[in-house]
Amino acid sequence: MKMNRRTLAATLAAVSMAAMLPGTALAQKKIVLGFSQVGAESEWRTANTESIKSAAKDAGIELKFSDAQQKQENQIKAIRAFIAQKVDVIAFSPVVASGWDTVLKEAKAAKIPVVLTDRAVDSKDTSLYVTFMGSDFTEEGRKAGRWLVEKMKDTKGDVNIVELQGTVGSAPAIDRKKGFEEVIKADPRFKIIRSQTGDFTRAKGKEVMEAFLKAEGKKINVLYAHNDDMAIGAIQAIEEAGLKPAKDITIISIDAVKGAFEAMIAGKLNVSVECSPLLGPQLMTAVKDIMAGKPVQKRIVTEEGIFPMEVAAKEFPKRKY
Ligand code: GYE
Repeated sequence: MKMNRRTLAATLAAVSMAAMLPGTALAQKKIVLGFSQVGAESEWRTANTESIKSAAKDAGIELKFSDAQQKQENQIKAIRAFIAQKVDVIAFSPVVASGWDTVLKEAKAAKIPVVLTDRAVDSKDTSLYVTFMGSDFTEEGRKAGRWLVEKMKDTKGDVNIVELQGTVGSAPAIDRKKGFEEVIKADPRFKIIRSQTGDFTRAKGKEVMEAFLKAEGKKINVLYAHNDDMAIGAIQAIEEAGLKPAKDITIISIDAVKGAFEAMIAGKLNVSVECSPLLGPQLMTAVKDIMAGKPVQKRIVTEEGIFPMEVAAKEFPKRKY
C-alpha cells in the first residue's frame, strides 16, 4: 500500500502515541533486571542493596531482587530462576570467585546478558559476562599496606600483624590479602603471625580476634581487617581483653562505612581504606546501554580514597554510606 505524506505522518503519530500508552501492545516494556545479592553480612552490603534498589526505581527498571545469604548455591538457584523468568538482564555480586561457568553458560545460551557487580569471577571465558563494575581490591590492600609501612617507619623491631580475612574464596578476601602482602614484604620486620577468616561479619570478627588475643596476647602490634565490620567486632574483643584499640594495637580496615568513621572519631580505629558500595546508578546505566545495543566497557573501576582517624571528624558529615 502506498501512503501519502499526510497518512504516513498520522500513522507515525498514532504509533508513537500507542507506544506511550500503557496497556497497548506497543507500550514500551519496562526493562526487567534480576539481581542476586550476596547477603546482608556488613554495613557495606546494606548500603549496596539500598543503592541498587533506589537506582532501579529512579531508572524505571523493574528489579527482581534475591538475597543469597552468603551461599553460592542460593545464587546459582536465583540465576536459574531469572533465566526461567526470561528477565532482560541478570546482574550479581558473586559471593566467591570460582564455580560459575556452568550457570553463566546457561544464561549465555538463553541470550540473557550478565553484569558482574562488586566482586569478580575467575572464569577464563570472559564472554560469559558483559562487564564487571566494582573496586580494585588489590589496590585497596596495597593502600592499607602503604599506610602501615609509613606509620611504622620510625619504630624499631618486628611488627606483628594479625589478619582478619573476608569470606574464604571471595575476590575481596583474595585480593586484599595479596595487595597488602605485596607491600609489606619489602620489609622483613613486618610479619603476619595469624590470619583467619571472619566472614566479613562483626560477630565472627569478634570471635576470631578473641582467639588471636588468647594465642598471641600482647605480641600483637597490628590488626589488618578486610572490612570495617570485622574490625568493629575485633575492637570489642580488644577492649574486653583490657587493651586499648588504636593505641595498644594499630587497626586498619577497609570500606570506610559510617561505623568506621564513628570508631575513628572515638579514637578506636586508626584508618579505613575506602570501598564504595554505591554501584546502583552505574549498574542501571549499563543495563540501559546493553538494552539499547550500545557498547559497554568490559571493566568499570570505582574510584576511592583512604581516611586516617585524624580527618574522620571533618569527613564524616560528607559520607553517604
Ligand atoms: O568490603 C565487605 C562486604 O565485596 C567489597 O563485601 C565487598 C565486600 C565489602 O561484605 O564489607
